[in-house]
Amino acid sequence: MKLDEQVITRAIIERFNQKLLDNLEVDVAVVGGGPAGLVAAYYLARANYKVALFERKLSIGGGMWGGGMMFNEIVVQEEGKRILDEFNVRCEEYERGYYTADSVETVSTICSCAAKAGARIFNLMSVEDVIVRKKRVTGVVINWTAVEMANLHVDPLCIQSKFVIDATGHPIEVIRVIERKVDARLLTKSGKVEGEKSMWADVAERTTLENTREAFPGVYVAGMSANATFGNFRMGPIFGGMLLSGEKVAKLIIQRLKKQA
Ligand code: 48H
Repeated sequence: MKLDEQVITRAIIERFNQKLLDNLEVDVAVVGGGPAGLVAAYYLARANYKVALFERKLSIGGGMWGGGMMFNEIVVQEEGKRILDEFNVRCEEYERGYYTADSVETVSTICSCAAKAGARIFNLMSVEDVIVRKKRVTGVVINWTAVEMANLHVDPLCIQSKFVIDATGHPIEVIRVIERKVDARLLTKSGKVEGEKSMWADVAERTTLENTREAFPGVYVAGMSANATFGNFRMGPIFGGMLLSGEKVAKLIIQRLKKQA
């Protein structure tokens, strides 16, 4: 068979357009494809909800690829190992209660499971704003990362969603936009972002889970964003909290979606 460049080009444009058109209205828009966002997308898609994940970079995985200080191994505790087992990621006990896994295997496996479960992953797209109606977020505003990087004056497009997950990690980008632009309090003590504190792995892993919740009507925070929004410690390269946070946020949103149905 002779290959035709025009067919290849048309195939990509048509298929991508269809994928984007199919995701203009979703149940959940996940912002950020680090460990928390990917795990959340997996559990939501597995429960048959329509999920689109937007990742700014070319590759998903966020801070997990780099393990700790570019040593591409991650550590998880007993509770986190349960999630790695669910994904069939191989991990090895190091000392009692501490397990290690290869970060490349972990990211690629979780991503593959999320995509196969039906979550649509849009890489190279950044969420730059939110849509707000009656003091509730009802969607996200997206643009190409290349536009953002080149600082081009190009207007964005919009995705409508019943819920948004801010899984953008340390910078909590969705919540920061809301804090800056929406004339309403966040669901934190001060009504504003409380801010991330310094390193305390033991406390931080616990509080990551506690802080995984709704931070503004329609917007949940997961992973590092949860601690930064509600004001708690960082944990370094132990990733159990990120995985468990992704699972928890999916459960919380599934409960809400079931009530709305
Ligand atoms: C689209 C965006 C946008 C945007 C950012 O940083 P992440 O890996 O986030 P988590 O919470 O899943 O995991 C945190 C973990 O990696 C970590 O940093 C830890 C455990 N640190 C501990 C410590 O002590 O330092 O991933 C977030 C992703 C990234 O891929 C970003 O590119 C992406 O979100 N992102 N995507 N639109 N506006 N902002």
